[in-house]
Amino acid sequence: MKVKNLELPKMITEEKLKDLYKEMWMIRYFDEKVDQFFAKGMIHGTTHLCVGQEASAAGSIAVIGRKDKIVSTHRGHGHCISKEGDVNKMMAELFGRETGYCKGKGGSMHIADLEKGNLGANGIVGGGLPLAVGAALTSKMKKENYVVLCFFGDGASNEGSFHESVNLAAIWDLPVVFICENNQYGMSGPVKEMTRIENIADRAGAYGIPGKVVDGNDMIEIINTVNEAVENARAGSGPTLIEMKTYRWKGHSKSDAKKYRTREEEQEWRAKDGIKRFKETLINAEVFTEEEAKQLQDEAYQAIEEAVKFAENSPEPSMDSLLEDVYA
Ligand SMILES: Cc1ncc(C[n+]2csc(CCOP(=O)(O)OP(=O)(O)O)c2C)c(N)n1
Repeated sequence: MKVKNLELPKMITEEKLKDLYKEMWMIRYFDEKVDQFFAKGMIHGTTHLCVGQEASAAGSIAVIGRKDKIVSTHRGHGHCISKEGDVNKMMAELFGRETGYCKGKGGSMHIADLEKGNLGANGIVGGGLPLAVGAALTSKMKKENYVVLCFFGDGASNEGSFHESVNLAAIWDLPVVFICENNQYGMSGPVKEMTRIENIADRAGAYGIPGKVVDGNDMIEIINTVNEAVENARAGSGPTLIEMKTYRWKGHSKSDAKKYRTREEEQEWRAKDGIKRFKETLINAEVFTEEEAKQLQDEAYQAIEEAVKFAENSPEPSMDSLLEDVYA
């Protein structure tokens, strides 16, 4: 459909565009809060924040439905929120509370929500790719016609699991879209020193599938590119590999002084903020005014404040439940 001067898939209505703007702020506020609570010692374990990467989650997941599935990564709060995740349960999980997704015993890398089609985050780099291919094979064999979006990082694309998974999905024409969120680093390793090719999407050629590079902070480009790949996957044409060039604003995980990169580089990427750009696009397209945009941003802030209250007021798991839900 055409929203003013924007070419968009038909399910992306003006209402949906507003929802997406709010959703991006929810992702940002969620992770900013988590960052603060870690710094204060109120959350334990570790966490990987996706501040700066909101567009890839929100834009990709915008074009699929509830019966479609996603497989996330260790940096997965944004994917979870976009796949209708419950921010109260997410925050409670990070606080280690009984009301959390894993009753407070899993933490941020173990959240899944099968009813909403979120097959889960993954602490094993590249571990989600075989799961996504398995789910896509199920869809094909059982003729369920759902599509799987498989998120992973640039570092994961150097794992054997990436190559085996993409190859199998290709030869079997499976309904999976591989989405590489290239945030320029795998821990402290710059992508340029880890691969000799310019684009990770170029690897698609080795498996005979389409490879696309998109600006990972440009919502409109993301929505259209992922939608085309999803349509092809649903029609039986097999997978696509999409690389989204983006940047994580924070460190790799909680104790990272970011010594491997310059503050100038960080500023350059902050100037390309996906949320700010999406807002400008929507104002230019007369989808909303500056005031309405502010209102949506405030609503997002409020939702995350509520999630914090919910988490803080929830009980910790009892000692009796320590060995429940333990599988290994
Ligand atoms: C198999 C495996 N190897 C190493 C690690 C340690 N590790 C955790 S995250 C990470 C970097 C992953 O980089 P990338 O895939 O680009 O994702 P990003 O953190 O940039 O989102 C590494 C090496 C791990 N968890 N699993």
